[in-house]
Amino acid sequence: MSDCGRVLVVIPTYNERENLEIIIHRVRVAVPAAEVLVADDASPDGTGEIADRIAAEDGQVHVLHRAGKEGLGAAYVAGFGWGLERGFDVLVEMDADGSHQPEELPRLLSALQDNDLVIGSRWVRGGQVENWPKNREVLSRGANTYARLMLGISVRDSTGGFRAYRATTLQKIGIDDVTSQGYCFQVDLTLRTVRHDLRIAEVPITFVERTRGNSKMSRAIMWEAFRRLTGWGLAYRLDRLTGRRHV
Ligand SMILES: Nc1nc2c(ncn2[C@@H]2O[C@H](COP(=O)(O)OP(=O)(O)OP(=O)(O)O)[C@@H](O)[C@H]2O)c(=O)[nH]1
Ligand SMILES: [Mg+2]
Repeated sequence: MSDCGRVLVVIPTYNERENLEIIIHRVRVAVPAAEVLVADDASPDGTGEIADRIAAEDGQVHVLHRAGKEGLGAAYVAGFGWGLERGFDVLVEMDADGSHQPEELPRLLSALQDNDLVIGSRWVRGGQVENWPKNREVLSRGANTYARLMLGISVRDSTGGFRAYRATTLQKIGIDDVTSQGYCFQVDLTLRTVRHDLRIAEVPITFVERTRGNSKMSRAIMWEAFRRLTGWGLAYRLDRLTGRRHV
């Protein structure tokens, strides 16, 4: 691994009992120096207890137990806060379901040496998705095109959730007031990073559809993303029209 300081991989979980142990093991093998924080929303299937057991055996694994299901965004905000308080230099976002491959993490971390945010991207040259139904691909591509056009950004995969932030990036953009969830959380933080003129790189990844456990993707999550994104896009245009923004 290239040296970018102390790395914390934050893994949000809700009912991931079949996936958690495998994914943590893969992270520990792929990037042995990194620490792991499981941010569990009191999963009814006992994921939190599995996380506790792993943490008791491995000092580099930690667990943040949250009171109930509040969504992916809130879990990341809490997990990042935990890591920033403890002086980690790099905060990584990764799903528990195996869609994000820990073996690709070293490439993301090396790209972070010259960047402030690195996004593991499905939609740049070399990026791909495995076993995704056509409708999911169309949805993801469509959402990303909409985000690019609406927000005036060039990032190809702003909804992607496999990424590495420098701690300084999160401190600069400020995350305490983030209320967006789901895919919208990813777009929100991307947009904040762009608007702060920080450096973003997209590194191609192979995204693998989950094979175990259930998706938490819902119509509500899609609708939230569409609604908020449209609001940000309109506000951005209005600011430019009224001269409050020049870029
Ligand atoms: N703590 C917490 N984690 C969540 C919540 N919702 C989803 N997650 C986790 O966030 C990650 C992504 O959720 P997924 O259900 O895989 O969503 P997705 O990747 O859009 O959907 P699929 O492609 O069908 O897997 C997984 O690790 C989930 O367990 C939540 O409300 N709280
Ligand atoms: Mg998933």
